[in-house]
Amino acid sequence: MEANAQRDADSQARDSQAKDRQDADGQANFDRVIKEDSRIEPKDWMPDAYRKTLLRQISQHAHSEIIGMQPEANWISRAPSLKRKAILMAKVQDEAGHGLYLYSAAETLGQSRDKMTADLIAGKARYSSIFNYPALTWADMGAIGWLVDGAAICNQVPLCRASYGPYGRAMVRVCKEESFHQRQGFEILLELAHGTPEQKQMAQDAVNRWYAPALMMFGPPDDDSPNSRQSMAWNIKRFSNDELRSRFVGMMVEQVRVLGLTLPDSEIRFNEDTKKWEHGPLDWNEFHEVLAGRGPCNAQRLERRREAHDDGAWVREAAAAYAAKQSLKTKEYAA
Ligand code: BYC
Repeated sequence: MEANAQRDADSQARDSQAKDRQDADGQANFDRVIKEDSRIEPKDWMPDAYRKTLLRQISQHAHSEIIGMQPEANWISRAPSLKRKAILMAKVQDEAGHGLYLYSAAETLGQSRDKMTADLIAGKARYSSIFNYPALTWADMGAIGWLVDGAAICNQVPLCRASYGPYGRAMVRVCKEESFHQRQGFEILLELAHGTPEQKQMAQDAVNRWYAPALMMFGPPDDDSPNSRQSMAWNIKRFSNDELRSRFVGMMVEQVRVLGLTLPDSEIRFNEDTKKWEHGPLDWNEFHEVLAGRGPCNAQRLERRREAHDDGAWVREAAAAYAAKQSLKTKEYAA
């Protein structure tokens, strides 16, 4: 009896030593890959905290794409022409595709899509603050495309170089599609801005409402961003929240002139000393209220997502039944 217990204890000690060695080798490889600015792939060893951070960011990003379909889908049936309707439909479908690439990337980290979806509809998961604002007029389709997709590109181009392979690769395609989205938004605003005085006013009003929420998409100011430093050390994020926000303001300042509209911020200026664009103060209380679930549309967005999930149950059941049938057929054929 005693001999058996001793054998078990020896075997456990050997396993634990082997695991420690594996972890040490894995950590050394991980550190080398990050230092060389190369890529970590799903089967590589990675620190638990790195996995957790990636899962957090990628799943939030996926949820944003899916919830982000709602404000624009709201206008598909009211688009002013067949051409505009077709373009908007294609854009909203692209966002669904982005969600799918990102859920797939997150799944490579060991989290099931069912679990991510369950967290979202239970209100436990975050998604971008921007999608909790209402799309009130057709001009909002222009402002969302120009400002929201514009901010998304500015944030996501550096993510194409994220150290986690599946995330970086998903971002390459997403960014190409976002560029088309931004141009279609710009073009909607350009047409309205050169239309009747009422149309121009509608475009200006939409830009006025979406400007500050779009700036908040980049996240809290650097002093108040608990995750940035570590995410930058791991080459997930390449620039801080404030750096990207400043770049974005610089881009928009040029483009708004071409539109013949203005940005609702009289404090925008280029700081010659820092060589950075600066903007007026943002209402960070509002940002935190939206993150806490108290934005103008939080409840409605989640409710709609729940309904869509319930409505889609039959599709998931049918797909699972079909897959089971196919797998049975394959087995019968092989036998
Ligand atoms: N909204 O330490 P920080 C699209 C949270 S969709 C909500 O700076 P991090 C589109 C943050 O999660 C594209 N939450 O965090 C789709 C953290 O909370 P937790 C959406 C925000 O991760 C359809 C806490 O605040 N883009 O383009 O270093 C139609 C502290 O922040 C927000 C992405 O998802 C926010 N705005 O940096 C049209 C980009 N900001 O998790 C268009 C990918 C911060 O600790 N994500 N929080 O509880 C990122 O680049 C980064 O995660 C962020 C935040 C820059 C957003």
